[in-house]
Amino acid sequence: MFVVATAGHVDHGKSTLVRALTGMEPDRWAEERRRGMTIDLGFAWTTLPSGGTVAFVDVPGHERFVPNMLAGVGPVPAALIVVAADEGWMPQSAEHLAALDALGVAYGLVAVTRADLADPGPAMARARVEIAATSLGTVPAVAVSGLTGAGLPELRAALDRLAAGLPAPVVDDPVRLWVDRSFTVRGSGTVVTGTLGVGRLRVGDELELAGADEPVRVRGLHSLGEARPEVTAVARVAVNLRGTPRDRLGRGDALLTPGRFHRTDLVDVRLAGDPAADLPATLTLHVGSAAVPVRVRPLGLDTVRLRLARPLPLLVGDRALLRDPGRHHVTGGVRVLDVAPPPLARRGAAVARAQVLAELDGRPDLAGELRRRRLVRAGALIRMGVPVDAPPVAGDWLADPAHWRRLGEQVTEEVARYAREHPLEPGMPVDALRQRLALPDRVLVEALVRPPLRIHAGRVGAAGADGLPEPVARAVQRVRAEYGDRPFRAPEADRLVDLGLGPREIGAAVRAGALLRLADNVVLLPDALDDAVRVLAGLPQPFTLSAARQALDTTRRVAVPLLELLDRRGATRRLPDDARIVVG
Ligand SMILES: Nc1nc2c(ncn2[C@@H]2O[C@H](COP(=O)(O)OP(=O)(O)OP(=O)(O)O)[C@@H](O)[C@H]2O)c(=O)[nH]1
Ligand SMILES: [Mg+2]
Repeated sequence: MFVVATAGHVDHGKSTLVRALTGMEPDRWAEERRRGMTIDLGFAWTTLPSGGTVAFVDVPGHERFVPNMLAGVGPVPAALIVVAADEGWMPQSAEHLAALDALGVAYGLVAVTRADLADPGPAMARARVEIAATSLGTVPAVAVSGLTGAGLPELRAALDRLAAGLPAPVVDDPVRLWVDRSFTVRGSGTVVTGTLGVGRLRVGDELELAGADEPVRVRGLHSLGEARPEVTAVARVAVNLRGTPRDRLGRGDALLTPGRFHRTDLVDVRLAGDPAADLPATLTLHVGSAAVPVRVRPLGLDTVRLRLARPLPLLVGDRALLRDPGRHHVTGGVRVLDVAPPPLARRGAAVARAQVLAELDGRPDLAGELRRRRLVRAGALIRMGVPVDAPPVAGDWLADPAHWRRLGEQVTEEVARYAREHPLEPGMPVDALRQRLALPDRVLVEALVRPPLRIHAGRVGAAGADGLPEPVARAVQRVRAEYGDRPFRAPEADRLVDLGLGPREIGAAVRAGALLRLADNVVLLPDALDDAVRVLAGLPQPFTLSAARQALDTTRRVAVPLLELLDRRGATRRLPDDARIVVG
């Protein structure tokens, strides 16, 4: 099936033509038939000579009903532009064409109707010139009469050729069915209709309803008046929803594949049409079948930020249209550049934002999004319409590679700084590191910790002597060889230098847990603490500093800070008379 929307000035014969082609009545309302005028969208279909089906969305031409017209053409990528031979090109011919152009409609043809009343030549020539200057380009034109039927075979053939030239429907992409009608069927409940431009619907599918939180379920599907288990794009479709009250849904709502659309009331867009500076502060945004008032904030020459009166399920790259309802003026098309733009709070933020937007073209670009957002969940990107084909760095997080490298460096720096500031702690608490780096999720910290760092017991620290830089590891080895059998004799300052242990090497060894720092330039091997407790426990309790010093065979330079460290760790307790006991 292919779907075509009509377009053209009031009374130019759109509905008559649809009726003549399909034998169906597009004017559904009694009032329309009484007034001889289309007010709302009409739907009809027929089989073409090729055997294919064409479905029409017949729109009203009267200037008062342009919003209805826009709801009909919004989701439809092909147009049948109707011009009356006897009246020629008229204001809504122009306004409808401007709308099609703004939406980027690229497929269409012209029918010059009422050709029994006047020479169709001039109207056809004018229409083709006007249309050639738009996204439709050069289109075929056919003269017809809805009254006599002249030209209808040629028009059917032209519709067949138009259908053959349309791009193949995309059936595997997520569904966003813009609702153009909703009604109740006795015994079935709520039914909505729309043009399924992309994707596939099946009975039993669960869908999101833009604007509501609970999912809805497809109870039945109809297309071209027949019940079907499945409908694939492109198609007109009626969806029966289980348990969804009729008043929950209406034109401008959308049924969505769950998890695939971001609902946003703030978008940055590029304009095609009037310059940003010329736009009024409020306009109506038309997209799909929706029409939403927006506040316009110019950013660059052709870029603006739109604040929507209600959120819509928009994707990067979507095309929409801005219209000034007061002036009956389509100000132009818009291309959505960003559906989750940053706030513009700081001074100069708008100027900076305009520069960023100048680089964007509305084509989803993962690398660019990552560069701008630095860290973002895959699901969030998918809901913006950005395909994710890069692996996450952790969980479902994606990161800009340069930013991720910087974060890795910061982890090393922060852990080292923490170790300097808290030398006796066995590493930096993971959450402290997360906060320090302003990371939104703990799994990111975990992924950033690489050897020689590791996470142990909720802290980030060095992995041990094995992870040490080679010269430091060698120096520690020598300390072990020389002092292993007198573990409480700390090397003197000049001996440390001889061993190659300057302040930085000591720092690294201490962070790695290969040395224990008691004070500046006073280091022991790490097992010394447990050994000391064992020796001290063998003394008569309580014991004095001097007794401890002798038992450990060391000097005051080591004994004093060693006992203080044991006190802090709770291994020993200092009594009021300065003697100590081993605890436990
Ligand atoms: N003689 C003649 N009259 C026509 C032809 N097509 C339409 N008409 C008449 O023109 C009038 C308007 O036709 P419609 O088909 O309602 O026009 P429309 O474009 O659908 O109008 P709106 O939906 O209100 O914009 C009706 O009286 C039709 O009978 C035609 O080819 N020849
Ligand atoms: Mg009509």
